[in-house]
Amino acid sequence: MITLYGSARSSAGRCFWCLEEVKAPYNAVEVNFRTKEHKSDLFLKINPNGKIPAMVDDDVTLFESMAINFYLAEKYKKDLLGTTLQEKGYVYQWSIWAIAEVQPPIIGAFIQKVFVPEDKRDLGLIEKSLAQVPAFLKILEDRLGESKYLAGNEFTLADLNTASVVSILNHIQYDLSSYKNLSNWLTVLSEREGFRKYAALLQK
Ligand SMILES: N[C@@H](CCC(=O)N[C@@H](CS)C(=O)NCC(=O)O)C(=O)O
Repeated sequence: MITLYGSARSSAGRCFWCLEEVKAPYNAVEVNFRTKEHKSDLFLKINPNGKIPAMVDDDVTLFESMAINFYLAEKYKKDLLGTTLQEKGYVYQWSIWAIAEVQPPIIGAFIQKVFVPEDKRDLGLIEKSLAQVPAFLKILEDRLGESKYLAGNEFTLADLNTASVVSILNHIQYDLSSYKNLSNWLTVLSEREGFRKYAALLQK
């Protein structure tokens, strides 16, 4: 049985969404940041980075949210990895692009706006980070004008992983309404059964 460490309201969220999509049985284990459980010797044996998410599945222990999602798809629902060589390439492309290129500036602004008290915020950092976002959104908007989903006609991990990054913008009231294809895609994804089950975890 899969054990996923972390809260749905964190980088682990995309793994909970994936677990619900692939319908895998799992245990969810909260890691207490207040008591620094994520830096405890016990947890560092699971993830030496001292971060969530981490996953244990019998003798397999993994860190990095997107690596966990690739593992889950490979084990439980291979179609999520794409069915043709081209689709598989796109699944890697969009997932790696989202985590390596798009997430850093978005998280930079998110941390400042959500966790740093207003009088201590680095406004220059927020401005510099958010200035990078429109170019990424245009790339997605254009791609979603060509096909319903990022890798083609079917929902894949490319959509789940990329949407999980772009959706962080909703937490900082970033206006996405002028990106029609992107907004429509996010709506379609939010209507999926797997997404709804994951969203219900956020209410707990
Ligand atoms: N690239 C990692 C990022 C993980 C990450 O930064 N997790 C945060 C919570 S969202 C964390 O555990 N932070 C604790 C720390 O940095 O000490 C992933 O996607 O799994």
